[in-house]
Amino acid sequence: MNPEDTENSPIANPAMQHAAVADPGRRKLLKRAINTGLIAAGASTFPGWMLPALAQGEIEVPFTDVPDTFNPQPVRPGATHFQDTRKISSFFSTNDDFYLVQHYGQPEVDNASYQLSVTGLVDRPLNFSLEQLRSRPVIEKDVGFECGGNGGRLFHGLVGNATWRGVSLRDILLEAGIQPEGKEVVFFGSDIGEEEIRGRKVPKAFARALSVEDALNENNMLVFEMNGEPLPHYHGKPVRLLVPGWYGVANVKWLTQIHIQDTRYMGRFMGRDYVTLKREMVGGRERWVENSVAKMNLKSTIIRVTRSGTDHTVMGFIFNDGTPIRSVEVSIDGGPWQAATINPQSSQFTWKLFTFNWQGAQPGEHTLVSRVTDENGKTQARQEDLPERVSFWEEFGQFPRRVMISA
Ligand SMILES: Nc1nc2c(c(=O)[nH]1)N[C@H]1C(S)=C(S)[C@@H](COP(=O)(O)O)O[C@H]1N2
Ligand SMILES: [Mo]
Repeated sequence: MNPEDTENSPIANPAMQHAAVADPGRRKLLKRAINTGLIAAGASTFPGWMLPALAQGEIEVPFTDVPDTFNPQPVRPGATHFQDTRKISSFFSTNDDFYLVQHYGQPEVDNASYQLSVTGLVDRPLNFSLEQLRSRPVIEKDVGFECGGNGGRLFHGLVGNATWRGVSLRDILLEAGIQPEGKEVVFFGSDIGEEEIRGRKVPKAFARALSVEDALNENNMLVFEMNGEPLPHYHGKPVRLLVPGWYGVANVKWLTQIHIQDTRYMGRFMGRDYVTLKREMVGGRERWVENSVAKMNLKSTIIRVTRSGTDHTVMGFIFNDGTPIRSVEVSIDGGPWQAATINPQSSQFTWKLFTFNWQGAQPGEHTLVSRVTDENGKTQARQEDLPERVSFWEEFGQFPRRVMISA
């Protein structure tokens, strides 16, 4: 595969793997539907959190912005998997429905012979078997994340939320003793792909790097359990990195080596893919800025609308880097922003599911949109108010949805 050609690759554009939203004519139609202007109406909020599972007599209200070709498939070996966000009905994703992205296939790593090595600019190079890792003090955290390539074309389905168990990365790095010249910590997976770079085909392991400061963050874990089960093969068995608050690409699966070096790590997933290109002001001058996908941007999206009698419930999720959330609001047909309620199960690094009780919904088609504000007062912007951005990486603008309320 040509690594430059990411937008057209089935890996970077999982919709193509399932022939979902693959027809460009449809995609344009969809875009037009999504961009339709908002018209005025009103609604009010409902206090208290409603469980997202369908209650008795509750039915799903159809989205009119989802084309009938959009048809998420169950997990298949080697394939990208995305959730049908209209069906999200529990706070934790099951291990089978938590999304899957991998760029070099899904290597089988044997538990008995597994070794994790810590190498490079350290006082004490280390080696761990799986048993040795498991015998360290275990920590447990609820963490959700999305792929940096998630977006509206997949109705934001490259998402998941789980409970993880593992050990502290910080403790292991402190034990190894990073030398003062160490600048970057590189995490290598055991999956290796052939990359053509400057006309030469070379085998490259999937790898991502963190600055020493980011790597030492005490939230980071090396995990070996997901939702109470040994880490499943497709999610990186037996050990993966977990960097809470960062886009999925940081969470290296099938982790086998941690290397500390004094230069920046360059590689496809730091320097070519998962790189945004945005038009921004830099010290008073307009520049096209490239950034490696890192911490998750503040984002919310509506994923599901249900009806019970004449009552309607709008549900969505929020992701960010862990900064506390002040509010999430919903606007119907361009009307006022009204507060929605965040599921109290949510914690700092999980997704935050929210619900909004939509009263007095009239029959017909409606446009719904959500926006989230964090405790620093930063509010999710409309797509068109964000800096111009080339490629689909980091789609976090407001995402208007269309639904049809039947009479
Ligand atoms: N070794 C390895 N780790 C990897 C990847 C990969 O291709 N190889 N893909 C990354 C990307 S882009 C994402 S979004 C997440 C997805 O994790 P999941 O499949 O468990 O949801 O894994 C990350 N870790
Ligand atoms: Mo990703």
